[in-house]
Amino acid sequence: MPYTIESARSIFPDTQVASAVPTIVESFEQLSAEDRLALLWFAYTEMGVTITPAAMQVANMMFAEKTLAQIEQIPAAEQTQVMCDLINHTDTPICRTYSYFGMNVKLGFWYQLGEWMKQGIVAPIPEGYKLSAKASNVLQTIRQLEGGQQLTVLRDIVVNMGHSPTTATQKVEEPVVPPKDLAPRTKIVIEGINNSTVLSYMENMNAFDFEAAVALFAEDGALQPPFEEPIVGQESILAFMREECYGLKLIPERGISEPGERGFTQIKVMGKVQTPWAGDSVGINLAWRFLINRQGKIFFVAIDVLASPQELLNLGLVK
Ligand code: ECH
Repeated sequence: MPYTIESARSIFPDTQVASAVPTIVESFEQLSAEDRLALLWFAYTEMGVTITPAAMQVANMMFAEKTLAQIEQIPAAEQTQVMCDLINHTDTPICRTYSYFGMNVKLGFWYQLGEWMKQGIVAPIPEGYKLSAKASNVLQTIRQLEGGQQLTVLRDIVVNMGHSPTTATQKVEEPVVPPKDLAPRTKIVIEGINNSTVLSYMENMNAFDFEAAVALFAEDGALQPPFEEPIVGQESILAFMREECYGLKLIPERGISEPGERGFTQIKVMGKVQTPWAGDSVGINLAWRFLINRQGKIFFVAIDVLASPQELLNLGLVK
C-alpha cells in the first residue's frame, strides 16, 4: 500500500509527545473569562522564561496598531471587557479583527497589553483576585511544566482567542516583511543522519530561505506542526512558513534513518527549537519525523513537542 498523509502520521509511533499541552488548553477553556484572564496574567508573570519584544521585529505590528490605540483610550472597565471578549470568543468587531492577525501579531498584541497593564495604562487584574479552585489547579499544572511547554500553552491559547465567523473564513494575507538580510547560512551536522534533504531542510529553515525549504517537499507533501492537522501542498506550507517561521532557530542533535515501504525512507531527528520570543534562554525539545519519497523529496514531516527531555534520547530503536 502506498503511503497516504494519514498513514504517514503514524511513523515512529513510540514518540512521546507533550500531551499535557492540549489537555491544559482544554481545561483552561472551561473556566470563566475573569479566571482565564487572571490565570494568564499569573502564568505569564511567574513564568521562568523571559519574553523579549525582539520578536516584534518579525511581527507586522502595524496590523494591530489601530486596535491597540483604541483599547488604550477607553475606560478601564471597557478595557477589561474587551480582554474578556477576546478570551470568550465573543462576536465583536475587535474580536473579528484579532482573529485575522497572524500568530506573531497576536502575541505582540498581548505583549503590548501586558506592558500597559504593568504601567497602569490598561486595567490590571484586581488586586487580591482569587482564582477559583479549578483555575488554581490549571495554573498549578502550568507551573510544573518545563519552560518550552509553558510557552507552547500560552501561545496556543493566544492563537485561539478572538472570534472568526464560521462561514467563509478567508484569512487576510499579511504582506510579508521579511528581515532585510537572510540569516547567515550555517552548516548543520546531525549525529546519525547524512540524508541531504533533511540537512538542507534544517539549513534553509535557519536561513529563513523558505522558498528553498519548500522546494524540498513533494508537490503534495505535508508538514504537521505540533498539535495541529497537516498542512498539505507546497503553496500552503510556504504561506505558513512565511507567517510563523521567521526568527526560529532549529537545533537538531541526533537522528535515525530506516527504510520504509516502497523505497521511502523514514527519518526521526531529535533536537530543539528556539523562538525569537525567548531567544536562547529556552530550547523547546522536539522531534521531526520525516518520510522521504523515492525522489528524495519530503512527503511528510511532523514536528512534535516532546513530553520530557529524556525523550531526546528515544530514537525508536528496537530494544
Ligand atoms: C497577559 C494577561 C492577559 C492575557 C494574556 C497576556 C499575555 C500573554 C503573552 C504571552 C506570550 C507568549 C509567547 C509565546 C511564544 C511561544 C513560542 C513557541 C514557539 C514554538 C515553535 C515551534 C516551531 C516548530 C517548527 C519547526 C519546523 O521545522 C517547521 C515549522 C514549525 C499577560 C497580558 C494573553 C504576551 C510569546 C511555543 C515548536 C521546528 C512547525 C513552526
